[in-house]
Amino acid sequence: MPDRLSLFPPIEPFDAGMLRVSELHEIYYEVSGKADGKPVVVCHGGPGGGSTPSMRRYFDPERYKIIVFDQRGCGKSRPHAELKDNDTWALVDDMEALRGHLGVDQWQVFGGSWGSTLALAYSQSHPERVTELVLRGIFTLRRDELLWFYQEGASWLYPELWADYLAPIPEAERGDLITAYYKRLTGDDADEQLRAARAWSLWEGGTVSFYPSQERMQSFTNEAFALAFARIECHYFYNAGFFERDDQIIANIDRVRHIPGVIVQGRYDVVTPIKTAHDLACAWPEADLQIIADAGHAASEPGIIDALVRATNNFARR
Ligand code: STX
Repeated sequence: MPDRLSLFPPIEPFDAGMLRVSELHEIYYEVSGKADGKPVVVCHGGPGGGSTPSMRRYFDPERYKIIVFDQRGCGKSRPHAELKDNDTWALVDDMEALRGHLGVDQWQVFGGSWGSTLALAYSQSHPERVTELVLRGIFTLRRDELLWFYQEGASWLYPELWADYLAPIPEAERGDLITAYYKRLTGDDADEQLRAARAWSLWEGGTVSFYPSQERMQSFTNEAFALAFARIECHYFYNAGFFERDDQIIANIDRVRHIPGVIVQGRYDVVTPIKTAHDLACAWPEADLQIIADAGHAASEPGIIDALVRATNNFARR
């Protein structure tokens, strides 16, 4: 196998702040790399996963102006784990507010997993603002995708972790696990909320990468992370992503088909299986679908890093 590209070295932002986006919410944002470089905005996963410093490292800091933000209710955004006034269309509006605040005219939109959903929802609302799309681990929040991961499917691949995910839910409620979790994650028993949040979050933390990582699983049970991640994800999934129709993202693909796009997908992605990337690529034949033969879902898989860095390097040269 030829040498794989790796992440750029760690960098610190040269600008960061909080942007008030509603009466209730303010969101954290940061800007790294080259101040007058090619703008790119990163959409993190979950929803509710928050940004990480490693997200800056998929872009050449000598060519890109790298904009990273925490979506409503997670990471450093406040109030923490808040579900009120928190939906897909609010996040799309927040991206427009952030773009205006930073004086950016157009930007590349980069996102994995739920970040790919948000990147596509944003681009379909504001196609004229998007120079390129770089998407990974495609997720479009269709009912079948949710059932695969939270009801039956992935359960067949990780039965031992699945048992831990089932544990907080009494047998009588297991016919609809998203609803059962939603009740507990939004109920007033704080202990039960945290127990459910940890179990929900650990299920994803344990299945996200090709090789298991004890360190990642540990970090997914962190109280603040688990509460935001589980509460926000479950809120979005219980509400079907706040979309009007189940296949909205793929049905509206014509709005963005003219935008240069790269789709990077791990063959053994258990969280957002490759069928969705395939369905998207069939509806969007101009996009460059790259299947990574030895990768799961995580952005940190070596083959995924290679393809993503290659894509951003190629777009920086255009
Ligand atoms: N959630 C998919 C998603 O967006 C169903 C996602 N999965 N893991 C993550 O995000 C992080 C690793 C970013 C937390």
